[in-house]
Amino acid sequence: MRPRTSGPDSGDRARALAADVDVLVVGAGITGIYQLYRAREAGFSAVLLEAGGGVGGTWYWNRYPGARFDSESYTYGYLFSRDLFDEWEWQEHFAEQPETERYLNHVVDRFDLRRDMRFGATVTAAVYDEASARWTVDVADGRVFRGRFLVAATGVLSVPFFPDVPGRDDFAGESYHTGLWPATPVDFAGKRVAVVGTGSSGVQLIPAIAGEVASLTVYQRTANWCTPLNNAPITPDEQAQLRANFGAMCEVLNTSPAGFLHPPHDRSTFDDSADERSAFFEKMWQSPGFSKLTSNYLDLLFDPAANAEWCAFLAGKIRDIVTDPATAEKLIPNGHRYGEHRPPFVTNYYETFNDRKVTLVDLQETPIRRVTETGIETSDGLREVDVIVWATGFDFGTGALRRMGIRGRGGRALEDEWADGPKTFLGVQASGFPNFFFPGGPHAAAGNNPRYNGDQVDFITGTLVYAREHGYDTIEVDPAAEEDWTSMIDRNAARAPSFGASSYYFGANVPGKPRKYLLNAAGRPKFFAMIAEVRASEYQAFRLSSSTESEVAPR
Ligand code: NA7
Repeated sequence: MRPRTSGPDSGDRARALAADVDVLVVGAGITGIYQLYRAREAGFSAVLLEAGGGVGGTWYWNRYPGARFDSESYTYGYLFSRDLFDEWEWQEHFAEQPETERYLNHVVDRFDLRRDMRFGATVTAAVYDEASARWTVDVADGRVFRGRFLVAATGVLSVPFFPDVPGRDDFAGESYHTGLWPATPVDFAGKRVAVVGTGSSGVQLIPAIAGEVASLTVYQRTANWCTPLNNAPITPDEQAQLRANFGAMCEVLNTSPAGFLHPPHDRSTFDDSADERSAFFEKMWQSPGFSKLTSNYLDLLFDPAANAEWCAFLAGKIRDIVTDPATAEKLIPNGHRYGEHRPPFVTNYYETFNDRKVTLVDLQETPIRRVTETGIETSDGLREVDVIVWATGFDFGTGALRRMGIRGRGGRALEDEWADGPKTFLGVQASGFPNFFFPGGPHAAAGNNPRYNGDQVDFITGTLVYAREHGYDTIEVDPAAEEDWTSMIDRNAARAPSFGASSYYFGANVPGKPRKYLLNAAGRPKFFAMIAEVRASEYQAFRLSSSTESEVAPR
């Protein structure tokens, strides 16, 4: 047995500096991988820290059965390399999690990024040192990393949320969260399974496991407006077309407000007769993924009467599919319009409730009282199960950043600065936290995530290059610019009636969280306009300075 060491010596050894680089990236999701690539390409030394055992971020942790894209695969993947695009053949229009994880591993190996990645590295503290203008980052296992710049690509949907249900830990069977799914497959065969939550994750999982289980009980608190994903394999002809049209596709994606291919419609709901409307809604129902939102009638999200027409059409579809009328009525949302909550896209979801093994428990009628050793007790009694799956979502937007122990200028804590909601500039920086960036965090746009998160990574990398070229090593957003951007976010959120204050977009799913809009309703156009302004003004929105004052005076 090795002797235990003690005293300052052992502490120093445990805290030995593992790396000191220009750019420390946290998170090996799609944004962090891209940031590592861009930083290295721009000539910075870089290391990426990842809590998980592999790359993928969302596509590493959310490996539950049925997990898949609802943005088209080829629009979600990277576009920075034509060769990469040409050589990777996505199998389906909406890829399942294993394919996406394979793709991201391929990217990492193809661009030799893995050598700068450190896995099992959970960040517990990140402290800015004003004298040296550098960040020191502590990892749970004792490793310490230092970097001039810290880029937290930690994601908006990366901290799983478990509801505070009495007795949750008393359950003696198997229990899982969709966002923390184990690497080894879960065997559902012949088991009595409960799924709590019917957001995008729950409604993907439910039809995927229904065939295997002995019984499936779905605990639904809020019904969602689900529409078909309309997925299909990509045919050889389509593969060829995708390659032939790469340039045109990039043009559409790079200019689309939400980063999707689907073109906007040119009509409003009541421009059409009732018959025309129903034919158009049927076309929407048959259309792929998010086109139901982005290519639907122009006024759908803004005119309650227009929205009600679409909802009535969807309610009719649910009644047509679900054979038990009482179950159908429970599956029809009754408290929110289409688009107020993030719309899920499904494959055979409503059909699953025609299987006699599947039971829907409406928690609005019979709320959960507690979890026991053997199952879930609602106000109408205890149902015993072998497995509980918590498909109960995430601490969206700020969850990861507020838990990383980030300490900026003068030791200020990010979680305190954001106690009433995040304050950012462009969704990439916060004042008081020099040289710290968070692409893909709060106040980014909404839509097809990799597109707008990639815009942010490009902007951040360009800013680092500008600073280097001008002899600055400290970059900190001006509080006034931060204030302007944050008030713009709040103003636009208040104006957009379609964004429901009861959704996780506003932090409403986590008790006690400030009700602040966590995305950017003005979308990519506003972001593009602002970064053009920032560049034209030679980065006036930032305070650029050098830690070695003799070299370059602060501006
Ligand atoms: P979501 O969309 O936040 O869904 C979480 C679900 O869990 C939702 O149905 C919630 O009902 C339900 N929930 C949360 N707390 C409870 C309690 N206490 N009791 C019962 N049910 C509860 O998370 P997902 O993982 O499905 O999707 C997240 C994102 O991942 C998604 O938007 C995509 O971008 C991919 P509620 O609606 O709050 O009544």
